Amino acid sequence: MYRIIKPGIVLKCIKCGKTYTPAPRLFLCPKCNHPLEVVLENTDFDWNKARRRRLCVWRYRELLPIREGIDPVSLNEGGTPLIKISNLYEKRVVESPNIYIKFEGANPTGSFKDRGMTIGVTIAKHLGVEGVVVASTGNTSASAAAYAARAGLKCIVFLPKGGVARGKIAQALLHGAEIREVDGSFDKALEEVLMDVLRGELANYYPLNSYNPWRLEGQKTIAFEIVDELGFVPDYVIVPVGNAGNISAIWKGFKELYEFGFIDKLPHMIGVQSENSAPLVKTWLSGSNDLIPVKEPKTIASAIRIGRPVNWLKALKAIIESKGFFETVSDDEIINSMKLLARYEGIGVEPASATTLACLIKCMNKGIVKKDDNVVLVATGHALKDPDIIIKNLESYL
Ligand code: AN7
Repeated sequence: MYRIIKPGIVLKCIKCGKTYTPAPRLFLCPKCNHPLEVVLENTDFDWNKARRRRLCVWRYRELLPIREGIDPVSLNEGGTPLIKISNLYEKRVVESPNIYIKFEGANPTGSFKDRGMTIGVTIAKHLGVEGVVVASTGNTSASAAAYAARAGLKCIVFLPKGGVARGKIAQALLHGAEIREVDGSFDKALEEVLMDVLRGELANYYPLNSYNPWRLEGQKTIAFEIVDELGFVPDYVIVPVGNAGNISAIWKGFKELYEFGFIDKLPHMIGVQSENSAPLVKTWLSGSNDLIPVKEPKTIASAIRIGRPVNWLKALKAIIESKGFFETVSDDEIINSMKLLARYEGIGVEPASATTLACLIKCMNKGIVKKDDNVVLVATGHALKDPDIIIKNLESYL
């Protein structure tokens, strides 16, 4: 692993704090079974030097765990548009003009997952495995399939039967992944991957779900790009939460910038879930020390139809440390926000991403987010990922 990972990096348990030397398949703490986090002890990152590179994940190479000299498996991911809203403010849908959409749908496979896959698949390729394996609500499978193809690796994806939007399945097929459908929810699919990996049936396949801490290292670049482009730290960052890896990764990105002295304040993180698929909101509101799972999560936002998020503790810590909060939105609010973004701003997102605008409107109505606040909405995936939802809900317009 040391040939691939930079020296000076350790894996640390987010629960008990025990640290470990990086090893390719060490994802959960052997002592307490909680996820591990990558700790970067120092960096020679320099904004001025970085700004001479194109805006993309690898601009921040000195803040990433991959050793210098390792050639990344990349599709030029990241560098997505940060778009300031205009008409939504003019129409008074939102009360602050300082709202920005980080449009992650502009990534190579149409979601933020590409930021993580460039790191994860780079590691897989240099480990010399036969392929990669993921369980997915769709976007992870699309991204893993494309990056595996780029790396010359095989890809197996476990998908909940009937639970994945068509654009995403089409991508996995197109890029040549082997699709294994699982009866049940995403949580069941992830369980099957874990079991197959543990039983050794997929011994030569590298697992790339978001309990893989290296993948999250790529996703933290969302925070770097926000600061890089805005030139300041926003008051709030709103992120849709499924398996809870992304909100944890973005928070880690801000924290690293702060700890290394590149910024002098931190944003409040707001995690949003769909109301009948909201294990983290429930856990947070109850003050429980353990996850309160949702047995049968239901929402039109299939990307975040997840009842037992593996990164629940990381996300809970992100919310507590950032003095933020979790919020729920309804399916109707999601569809409405999807239309608002598309028709007033020209930004087409999938349902999971529309939760962010729905959440912002709710927070403004409650008076939590104020009229001059700077807010970034992380629009995680492209509208074309889920055409059926659009046609079904808007067919009266056809
Ligand atoms: C568009 O693809 O979990 O909280 O398997 O596709 O980091 O899980 C997708 C998640 C938000 C939630 N928005 O991110 C998968 C998968 C979109 C997504 C999320 C997902 P996490």
